[in-house]
Amino acid sequence: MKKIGRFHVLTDTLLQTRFSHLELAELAIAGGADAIQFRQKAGPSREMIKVAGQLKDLCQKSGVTFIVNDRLDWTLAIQSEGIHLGQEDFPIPLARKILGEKVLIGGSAGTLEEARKCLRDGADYIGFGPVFPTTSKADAAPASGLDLLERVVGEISLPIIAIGGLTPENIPRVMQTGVHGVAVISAVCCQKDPREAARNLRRMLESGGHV
Ligand code: TZP
Ligand code: MG
Repeated sequence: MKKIGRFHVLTDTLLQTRFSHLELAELAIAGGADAIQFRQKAGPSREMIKVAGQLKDLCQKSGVTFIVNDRLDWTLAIQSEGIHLGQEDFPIPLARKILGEKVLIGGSAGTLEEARKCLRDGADYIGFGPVFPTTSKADAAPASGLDLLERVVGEISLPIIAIGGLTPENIPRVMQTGVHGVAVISAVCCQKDPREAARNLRRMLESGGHV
């Protein structure tokens, strides 16, 4: 069964350098993350495949979904259960052909048209955003805002994971749009205590945003 998760944490070692990917994943999971995405844009493949394998083992042991961002080769190498593909990444239909039906494939969308395309292409879920302005992604598109997010949730029959500029302050409003879940980088990775930050966000999700 493909388990998408409702609280995705994207581990990041560029915005902060205190913790490794593995340490961040451990802290996020301890705080209640139910999906970890390994988003690493640079570095030697040999080393990164090793890290991806360690993350996969941790997630498997913890009953948490593991998703590799972008890299189909790393996904294949470690037999990851999931991959997340952006608009410019490996095409989803081709990834599906190579990886098969059992692998969870997420697609990025920032507009209704992109979300429709993800659906047509056979994605299992959509990461929609940035919903709010973010400085965590170099080439981030303009923020979609909550109204467009709500339209996408209403029209697209796939689980929608909101991403981009999410904070404890705005997550309650994001949850009210009917999204399946949320994905964050800085709201966990860049906080003084990532475990406590994750725990706080998890509580919010559990209560539908009312804490
Ligand atoms: N995709 C759309 S926005 C974004 C990604 C990877 C960055 C999210 O980071 P943050 O710190 O949660 O805004
Ligand atoms: Mg990408």
